[in-house]
Amino acid sequence: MPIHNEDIAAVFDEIADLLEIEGANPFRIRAYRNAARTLRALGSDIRERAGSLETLTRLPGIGTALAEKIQEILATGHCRTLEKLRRQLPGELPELLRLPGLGPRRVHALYHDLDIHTLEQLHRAILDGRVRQLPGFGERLEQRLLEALARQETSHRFRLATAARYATALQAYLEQGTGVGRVTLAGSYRRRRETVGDLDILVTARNGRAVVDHFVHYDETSEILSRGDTRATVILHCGLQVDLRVVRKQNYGAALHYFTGSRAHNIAIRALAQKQGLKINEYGIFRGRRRLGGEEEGEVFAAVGLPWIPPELRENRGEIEAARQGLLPQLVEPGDLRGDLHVHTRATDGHETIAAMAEAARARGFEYLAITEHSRHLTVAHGLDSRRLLAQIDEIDQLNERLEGIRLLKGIEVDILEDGRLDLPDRVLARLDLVVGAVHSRFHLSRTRQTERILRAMDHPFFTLLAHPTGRLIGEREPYDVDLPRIIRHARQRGCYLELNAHPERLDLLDTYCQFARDEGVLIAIDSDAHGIPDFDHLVYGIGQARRGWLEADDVLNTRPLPALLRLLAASRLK
Ligand code: DGT
Ligand code: CA
Ligand code: CA
Repeated sequence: MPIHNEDIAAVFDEIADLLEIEGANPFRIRAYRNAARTLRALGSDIRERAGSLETLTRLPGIGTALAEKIQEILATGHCRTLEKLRRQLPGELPELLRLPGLGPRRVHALYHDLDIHTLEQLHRAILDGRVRQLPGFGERLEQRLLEALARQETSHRFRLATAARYATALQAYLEQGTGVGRVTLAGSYRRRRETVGDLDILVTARNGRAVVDHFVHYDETSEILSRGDTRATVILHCGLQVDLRVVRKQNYGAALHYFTGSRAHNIAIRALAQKQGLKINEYGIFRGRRRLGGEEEGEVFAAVGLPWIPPELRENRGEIEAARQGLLPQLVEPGDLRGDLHVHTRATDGHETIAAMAEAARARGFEYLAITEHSRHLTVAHGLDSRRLLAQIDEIDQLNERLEGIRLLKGIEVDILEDGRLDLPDRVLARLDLVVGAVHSRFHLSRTRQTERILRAMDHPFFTLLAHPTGRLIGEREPYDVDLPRIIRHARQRGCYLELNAHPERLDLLDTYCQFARDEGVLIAIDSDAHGIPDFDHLVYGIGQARRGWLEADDVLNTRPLPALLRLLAASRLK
């Protein structure tokens, strides 16, 4: 079945689900379900008929109203009816629907009979024994629900970019406190993990109590979990937990090292210290009772004979050994990037013109910017067909003639079809500077088929770069099942590249795979996947992840000056 039919069918199913929860007229619910079924059963692409209402309404179960919705979804990628329903239903009813064993009928019962519309209410009702009394619910289902709810709670981590918004605001607030010296974010945030469990903030001051007092009165604080003279823990309105520690200036370095972690790294460093008859803790470096130092972080490493180790590497994954041998990588930095190889514009689902994106990239000091729209298969994003892409190629050629200080590269984020073919003809792809291949459909193929699909796409003579290699969306979509080491090794043999997609929801080329790619000698492109100008700011998250993956500037494709980049792009083309 063509993808568009499936997308629209999914919208109709969700509408039917939400209507059923609401207790709407059963005929109306059935109409949406029937329409979804018709779309799924249709052998051809619904777009072929979408031009006229009359052709659409000839399909079984599609009346004028549904036909108009099909046109709306194809044209805009949205459905106002669905969005309205989502807004109307209170609390977290759509989330309840996603729990195992809960279909619309059961959610309707929970909502109408027990007035449950949040996950927390459900949890409480199960514990109170109220849920099992509903018809169609039993103890086994309750058990399954409890397990699912527990899983959700423990997996509640904040994406780094989200945490950053709260962290910077809170940091600025703390800096205004009287008698406050330095305010530093430590923990996983400083190590640039893709998600953080909580924020750890270190403040230097003489009067801890005053800092704690200022901290707990932050107007974003919703709950104070604990407070003392030098520490406090609060929960912000957004649900993020924050641990505050106040230390004296002379303890700052030791405390910073301790609270930066990771735990495994700390333990390894402390063991090293012990072997040398030293003790390292959050207050300093000691031999016996004598304090040897701890004001600066570097002193902690120096005490055990090591150079300072960047926080991103502190996971006890070989960094201590590398430091001892003088083999720490010179990690890539934001300023090393000379361009971006994956952005969208208004032509598909972006918000800006090509010229505006080029200007923003130039203002960031970039030498080049690749325009890589979606291809036709991705209709929700209004993907380009050959005709529109060829027109864009001409447009870019013309822009390049008048643009100064930046070179636009002609690219495409082409869909990798289910069988590994690319979604546009070779004669069109041949005219591009780079071809970024991406999987946007059929996420549930078996591991073997998904891997073969991608390997086959990489073998295409014009294939340059594999976008977001596992499709993982943090907290929203699991990675699809692929053999990534095999794909990375294949990229080396084939001579193409992989993308570290810097979008804060993606970052799906995990740090460990960056490291693997580096060891294999496969270059990584750190791309923003920008759909608008502020999205270029995503790049810092890509850099953070790359640093966690031990990447140096030379391991990154888009640190190359334009001539060297063009040579590398050309080298990926098979003659
Ligand atoms: P998170 O919050 O789950 O994203 O990860 P972290 O690493 O920020 O962990 P967190 O907030 O529990 O603790 C912050 C740092 O404090 C951690 O990275 C290392 C240090 N730390 C905390 N508890 C211990 C401990 O029991 N032993 C050691 N060695 N270090 C600890
Ligand atoms: Ca933390
Ligand atoms: Ca913490």
